Amino acid sequence: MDVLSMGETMVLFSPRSTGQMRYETEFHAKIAGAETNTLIGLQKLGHQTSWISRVGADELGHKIIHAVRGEGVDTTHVTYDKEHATGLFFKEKTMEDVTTVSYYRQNSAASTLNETAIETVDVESFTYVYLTGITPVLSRSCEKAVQQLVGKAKLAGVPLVFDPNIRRTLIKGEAGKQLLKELIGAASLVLPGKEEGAFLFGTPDEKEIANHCLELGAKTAIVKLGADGAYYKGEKTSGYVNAFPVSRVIDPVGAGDGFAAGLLSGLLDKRSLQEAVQRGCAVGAMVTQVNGDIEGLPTRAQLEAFMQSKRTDVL
Ligand code: KDG
Repeated sequence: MDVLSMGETMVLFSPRSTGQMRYETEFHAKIAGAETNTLIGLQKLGHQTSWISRVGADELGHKIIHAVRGEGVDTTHVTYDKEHATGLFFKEKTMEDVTTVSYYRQNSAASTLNETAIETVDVESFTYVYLTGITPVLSRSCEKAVQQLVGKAKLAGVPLVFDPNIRRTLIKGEAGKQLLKELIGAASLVLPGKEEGAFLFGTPDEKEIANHCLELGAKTAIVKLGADGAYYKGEKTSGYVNAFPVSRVIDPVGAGDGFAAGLLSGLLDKRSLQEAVQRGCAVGAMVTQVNGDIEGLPTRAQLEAFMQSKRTDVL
Protein backbone atom coordinates (compact mmCIF):
# COMPACT_ATOMS: atom_id res chain seq x y z
CA MET A 1 0.00 0.00 0.00
CA ASP A 2 1.19 3.53 -0.76
CA VAL A 3 -0.51 6.03 1.57
CA LEU A 4 -2.43 5.73 4.85
CA SER A 5 -4.48 8.61 6.23
CA MET A 6 -6.99 9.34 8.98
CA GLY A 7 -9.61 12.07 9.26
CA GLU A 8 -13.17 13.22 8.90
CA THR A 9 -15.15 13.21 5.67
CA MET A 10 -18.47 15.03 5.60
CA VAL A 11 -21.39 15.41 3.28
CA LEU A 12 -21.01 18.71 1.49
CA PHE A 13 -24.13 20.56 0.39
CA SER A 14 -23.20 22.79 -2.47
CA PRO A 15 -25.71 25.43 -3.65
CA ARG A 16 -26.94 25.42 -7.22
CA SER A 17 -26.87 29.20 -7.52
CA THR A 18 -24.92 32.20 -6.30
CA GLY A 19 -26.23 34.30 -3.41
CA GLN A 20 -26.90 34.09 0.31
CA MET A 21 -27.72 30.59 1.52
CA ARG A 22 -31.01 31.70 3.10
CA TYR A 23 -32.46 32.07 -0.40
CA GLU A 24 -31.12 28.80 -1.79
CA THR A 25 -33.59 25.98 -2.33
CA GLU A 26 -31.46 23.46 -4.20
CA PHE A 27 -28.18 21.86 -3.19
CA HIS A 28 -25.97 19.17 -4.68
CA ALA A 29 -25.05 16.64 -1.98
CA LYS A 30 -21.37 15.75 -2.45
CA ILE A 31 -18.71 14.36 -0.17
CA ALA A 32 -15.59 16.17 1.01
CA GLY A 33 -12.86 15.78 3.59
CA ALA A 34 -9.29 16.98 3.35
CA GLU A 35 -7.75 13.52 3.80
CA THR A 36 -10.08 11.59 1.50
CA ASN A 37 -9.72 14.36 -1.10
CA THR A 38 -6.01 13.56 -1.17
CA LEU A 39 -6.48 9.78 -1.07
CA ILE A 40 -9.01 9.91 -3.91
CA GLY A 41 -6.60 12.11 -5.88
CA LEU A 42 -3.91 9.47 -5.38
CA GLN A 43 -6.23 6.62 -6.39
CA LYS A 44 -7.12 8.45 -9.60
CA LEU A 45 -3.41 8.69 -10.35
CA GLY A 46 -3.01 4.94 -9.90
CA HIS A 47 -1.79 4.63 -6.29
CA GLN A 48 -3.10 2.45 -3.46
CA THR A 49 -4.48 4.13 -0.34
CA SER A 50 -6.28 3.37 2.89
CA TRP A 51 -8.39 5.58 5.20
CA ILE A 52 -9.03 5.38 8.94
CA SER A 53 -12.24 7.08 10.06
CA ARG A 54 -15.67 6.85 11.60
CA VAL A 55 -19.03 7.84 10.09
CA GLY A 56 -22.54 7.85 11.51
CA ALA A 57 -24.60 4.67 11.10
CA ASP A 58 -26.93 6.79 9.00
CA GLU A 59 -27.71 7.24 5.31
CA LEU A 60 -25.11 9.98 4.91
CA GLY A 61 -22.47 7.74 6.48
CA HIS A 62 -23.31 5.08 3.90
CA LYS A 63 -23.15 7.70 1.17
CA ILE A 64 -19.61 8.61 2.21
CA ILE A 65 -18.43 5.01 2.36
CA HIS A 66 -19.96 4.23 -1.03
CA ALA A 67 -18.26 7.22 -2.58
CA VAL A 68 -14.84 6.75 -0.99
CA ARG A 69 -14.78 3.00 -1.59
CA GLY A 70 -16.12 3.57 -5.09
CA GLU A 71 -12.98 5.59 -5.83
CA GLY A 72 -10.88 2.60 -4.77
CA VAL A 73 -9.74 3.79 -1.32
CA ASP A 74 -9.55 0.94 1.22
CA THR A 75 -12.15 1.51 3.96
CA THR A 76 -11.36 -1.52 6.13
CA HIS A 77 -10.50 0.81 9.01
CA VAL A 78 -13.67 2.90 8.86
CA THR A 79 -16.32 2.12 11.46
CA TYR A 80 -19.99 3.08 11.80
CA ASP A 81 -21.12 4.91 14.95
CA LYS A 82 -24.71 4.37 16.13
CA GLU A 83 -24.68 7.26 18.63
CA HIS A 84 -23.16 10.10 16.62
CA ALA A 85 -24.23 11.47 13.25
CA THR A 86 -22.15 12.04 10.14
CA GLY A 87 -20.76 15.59 9.94
CA LEU A 88 -22.09 18.03 7.35
CA PHE A 89 -21.03 21.28 5.80
CA PHE A 90 -22.47 23.81 3.39
CA LYS A 91 -20.72 25.95 0.84
CA GLU A 92 -22.12 29.38 0.09
CA LYS A 93 -21.16 31.44 -2.93
CA THR A 94 -22.16 34.93 -1.86
CA MET A 95 -20.62 36.26 -5.06
CA GLU A 96 -19.21 34.44 -8.10
CA ASP A 97 -15.69 34.51 -6.67
CA VAL A 98 -16.41 34.41 -2.92
CA THR A 99 -16.90 30.96 -1.35
CA THR A 100 -17.53 30.50 2.37
CA VAL A 101 -18.26 27.34 4.35
CA SER A 102 -20.46 26.55 7.40
CA TYR A 103 -19.79 23.39 9.40
CA TYR A 104 -22.23 21.16 11.29
CA ARG A 105 -19.63 18.80 12.70
CA GLN A 106 -19.61 19.24 16.48
CA ASN A 107 -19.81 15.81 18.19
CA SER A 108 -19.87 14.17 14.79
CA ALA A 109 -19.09 10.46 14.49
CA ALA A 110 -15.56 11.21 13.25
CA SER A 111 -14.86 13.47 16.23
CA THR A 112 -15.21 10.40 18.49
CA LEU A 113 -12.31 8.61 16.76
CA ASN A 114 -9.85 7.38 19.37
CA GLU A 115 -6.70 5.28 19.77
CA THR A 116 -8.57 2.00 19.25
CA ALA A 117 -8.98 3.01 15.59
CA ILE A 118 -5.24 2.46 15.08
CA GLU A 119 -4.87 -0.83 16.94
CA THR A 120 -5.39 -3.18 14.00
CA VAL A 121 -3.67 -1.00 11.39
CA ASP A 122 -0.48 -2.42 9.90
CA VAL A 123 1.28 0.95 9.58
CA GLU A 124 4.59 -0.54 8.42
CA SER A 125 2.96 -1.82 5.21
CA PHE A 126 2.59 1.79 3.92
CA THR A 127 5.12 3.98 2.13
CA TYR A 128 3.75 7.23 3.62
CA VAL A 129 1.39 8.32 6.38
CA TYR A 130 -0.47 11.50 5.44
CA LEU A 131 -2.18 13.68 8.06
CA THR A 132 -3.67 17.14 8.24
CA GLY A 133 -3.96 19.56 11.15
CA ILE A 134 -7.75 19.17 11.08
CA THR A 135 -7.96 15.70 12.65
CA PRO A 136 -6.04 16.41 15.91
CA VAL A 137 -8.14 19.50 16.67
CA LEU A 138 -11.52 17.79 16.18
CA SER A 139 -11.50 16.51 19.79
CA ARG A 140 -9.20 15.32 22.55
CA SER A 141 -9.74 11.68 21.53
CA CYS A 142 -8.85 12.53 17.92
CA GLU A 143 -5.69 14.23 19.16
CA LYS A 144 -4.70 11.04 20.99
CA ALA A 145 -5.48 8.92 17.94
CA VAL A 146 -3.24 11.15 15.81
CA GLN A 147 -0.42 10.92 18.35
CA GLN A 148 -0.79 7.16 18.40
CA LEU A 149 -0.61 6.96 14.61
CA VAL A 150 2.38 9.31 14.45
CA GLY A 151 4.15 7.20 17.11
CA LYS A 152 3.45 3.97 15.22
CA ALA A 153 4.68 5.50 11.95
CA LYS A 154 7.88 6.67 13.64
CA LEU A 155 8.54 3.23 15.13
CA ALA A 156 7.94 1.62 11.74
CA GLY A 157 10.15 4.17 9.93
CA VAL A 158 7.27 5.32 7.73
CA PRO A 159 7.64 9.02 6.80
CA LEU A 160 4.88 11.39 7.86
CA VAL A 161 3.64 14.00 5.38
CA PHE A 162 1.73 16.73 7.22
CA ASP A 163 -0.47 19.53 5.89
CA PRO A 164 -1.30 21.96 8.77
CA ASN A 165 -4.61 22.77 7.00
CA ILE A 166 -5.50 25.32 9.69
CA ARG A 167 -9.18 25.48 10.73
CA ARG A 168 -9.22 28.53 12.97
CA THR A 169 -12.66 27.74 14.35
CA LEU A 170 -11.40 24.40 15.67
CA ILE A 171 -8.02 25.47 17.05
CA LYS A 172 -8.10 26.20 20.79
CA GLY A 173 -5.63 29.05 21.53
CA GLU A 174 -1.91 28.56 22.03
CA ALA A 175 -2.27 24.87 22.97
CA GLY A 176 -3.81 24.19 19.56
CA LYS A 177 -0.96 25.98 17.79
CA GLN A 178 1.59 24.09 19.88
CA LEU A 179 0.01 20.79 18.91
CA LEU A 180 0.34 21.63 15.21
CA LYS A 181 3.95 22.67 15.72
CA GLU A 182 4.70 19.31 17.36
CA LEU A 183 3.26 17.54 14.33
CA ILE A 184 5.33 19.73 12.02
CA GLY A 185 8.39 18.68 14.02
CA ALA A 186 7.49 15.00 13.61
CA ALA A 187 6.99 15.27 9.84
CA SER A 188 9.37 14.34 7.05
CA LEU A 189 7.50 16.69 4.79
CA VAL A 190 5.31 19.59 5.81
CA LEU A 191 3.01 21.50 3.44
CA PRO A 192 1.90 24.85 4.90
CA GLY A 193 0.24 27.63 2.96
CA LYS A 194 1.46 31.23 3.36
CA GLU A 195 -1.48 32.23 5.54
CA GLU A 196 -0.97 29.14 7.71
CA GLY A 197 2.67 30.08 8.11
CA ALA A 198 1.62 33.58 9.17
CA PHE A 199 -0.83 32.11 11.69
CA LEU A 200 1.74 29.69 13.16
CA PHE A 201 4.95 31.69 12.94
CA GLY A 202 3.86 35.32 12.57
CA THR A 203 5.44 35.77 9.14
CA PRO A 204 4.05 35.41 5.60
CA ASP A 205 7.54 35.07 4.13
CA GLU A 206 7.90 31.62 2.56
CA LYS A 207 11.61 31.28 3.30
CA GLU A 208 11.08 32.16 6.95
CA ILE A 209 8.09 29.78 7.19
CA ALA A 210 10.20 26.96 5.73
CA ASN A 211 13.07 27.73 8.14
CA HIS A 212 10.68 27.64 11.12
CA CYS A 213 9.39 24.22 10.01
CA LEU A 214 12.93 22.85 9.64
CA GLU A 215 13.93 24.28 13.03
CA LEU A 216 11.01 22.42 14.58
CA GLY A 217 12.39 19.17 13.13
CA ALA A 218 10.68 18.71 9.74
CA LYS A 219 13.06 17.36 7.09
CA THR A 220 11.52 19.26 4.18
CA ALA A 221 9.03 22.14 3.97
CA ILE A 222 6.98 23.02 0.91
CA VAL A 223 5.22 26.36 1.20
CA LYS A 224 2.20 26.67 -1.11
CA LEU A 225 2.02 30.11 -2.71
CA GLY A 226 -1.27 29.81 -4.62
CA ALA A 227 -1.04 31.66 -7.94
CA ASP A 228 2.72 32.06 -7.35
CA GLY A 229 3.42 28.32 -7.21
CA ALA A 230 5.43 26.86 -4.33
CA TYR A 231 8.73 27.20 -2.48
CA TYR A 232 10.49 24.08 -1.20
CA LYS A 233 13.37 23.67 1.17
CA GLY A 234 15.03 20.46 2.32
CA GLU A 235 18.31 19.72 4.04
CA LYS A 236 20.32 20.01 0.80
CA THR A 237 18.00 21.60 -1.71
CA SER A 238 15.67 24.56 -2.11
CA GLY A 239 13.89 26.40 -4.90
CA TYR A 240 10.72 27.75 -6.44
CA VAL A 241 8.25 26.07 -8.77
CA ASN A 242 5.93 28.21 -10.89
CA ALA A 243 2.18 27.81 -10.71
CA PHE A 244 0.26 26.42 -13.67
CA PRO A 245 -1.74 29.39 -14.92
CA VAL A 246 -5.53 29.02 -15.07
CA SER A 247 -7.90 31.43 -16.73
CA ARG A 248 -10.40 31.62 -13.84
CA VAL A 249 -10.64 29.99 -10.42
CA ILE A 250 -14.08 28.40 -10.10
CA ASP A 251 -13.76 26.77 -6.64
CA PRO A 252 -10.48 27.02 -4.69
CA VAL A 253 -11.56 24.69 -1.85
CA GLY A 254 -9.69 21.41 -2.01
CA ALA A 255 -6.79 22.75 -4.09
CA GLY A 256 -4.35 22.12 -1.21
CA ASP A 257 -5.54 18.53 -0.93
CA GLY A 258 -5.01 18.15 -4.67
CA PHE A 259 -1.53 19.60 -4.25
CA ALA A 260 -0.77 16.94 -1.62
CA ALA A 261 -2.06 14.20 -3.95
CA GLY A 262 0.13 15.39 -6.83
CA LEU A 263 3.17 15.78 -4.60
CA LEU A 264 2.81 12.34 -2.99
CA SER A 265 2.21 10.81 -6.42
CA GLY A 266 5.46 12.32 -7.69
CA LEU A 267 7.35 11.03 -4.66
CA LEU A 268 5.81 7.55 -5.02
CA ASP A 269 6.94 7.59 -8.67
CA LYS A 270 10.46 8.40 -7.40
CA ARG A 271 10.55 11.78 -9.11
CA SER A 272 12.86 14.52 -7.77
CA LEU A 273 11.43 16.81 -5.09
CA GLN A 274 11.17 19.62 -7.64
CA GLU A 275 9.24 17.46 -10.09
CA ALA A 276 6.97 16.20 -7.32
CA VAL A 277 6.22 19.80 -6.26
CA GLN A 278 5.47 20.60 -9.89
CA ARG A 279 2.98 17.74 -10.05
CA GLY A 280 1.43 19.06 -6.84
CA CYS A 281 1.02 22.52 -8.38
CA ALA A 282 -0.56 21.01 -11.50
CA VAL A 283 -3.16 18.95 -9.60
CA GLY A 284 -3.92 21.92 -7.31
CA ALA A 285 -4.53 24.14 -10.35
CA MET A 286 -6.79 21.55 -11.99
CA VAL A 287 -8.92 21.22 -8.84
CA THR A 288 -9.66 24.98 -8.86
CA GLN A 289 -11.26 24.62 -12.30
CA VAL A 290 -14.19 22.53 -11.11
CA ASN A 291 -16.90 22.93 -8.46
CA GLY A 292 -16.44 20.50 -5.57
CA ASP A 293 -13.42 19.12 -3.73
CA ILE A 294 -12.85 15.87 -5.65
CA GLU A 295 -14.57 16.39 -8.99
CA GLY A 296 -11.57 18.15 -10.54
CA LEU A 297 -8.96 15.62 -9.41
CA PRO A 298 -7.41 14.31 -12.64
CA THR A 299 -6.68 10.86 -13.95
CA ARG A 300 -3.05 10.29 -14.90
CA ALA A 301 -3.80 10.86 -18.59
CA GLN A 302 -5.60 14.13 -17.84
CA LEU A 303 -2.77 15.29 -15.61
CA GLU A 304 -0.13 14.51 -18.21
CA ALA A 305 -2.11 16.32 -20.91
CA PHE A 306 -2.57 19.37 -18.65
CA MET A 307 1.13 19.52 -17.71
CA GLN A 308 2.13 19.07 -21.33
CA SER A 309 -0.18 21.86 -22.49
CA LYS A 310 1.37 24.29 -20.01
CA ARG A 311 4.91 23.05 -20.52
CA THR A 312 6.54 26.38 -21.39
CA ASP A 313 5.16 27.90 -18.19
CA VAL A 314 6.71 25.30 -15.90
CA LEU A 315 9.79 26.08 -13.70
O1 KDG B 1 -9.49 21.10 2.04
C1 KDG B 1 -10.87 21.10 1.81
C2 KDG B 1 -11.52 20.37 2.91
O2 KDG B 1 -10.83 20.67 4.06
C3 KDG B 1 -12.93 20.73 3.15
O3 KDG B 1 -13.67 20.66 1.99
C4 KDG B 1 -13.60 19.84 4.16
O4 KDG B 1 -12.22 18.47 5.47
C5 KDG B 1 -12.80 19.51 5.38
C6 KDG B 1 -12.66 20.45 6.49
O5 KDG B 1 -12.49 19.98 7.60
O6 KDG B 1 -12.73 21.64 6.31
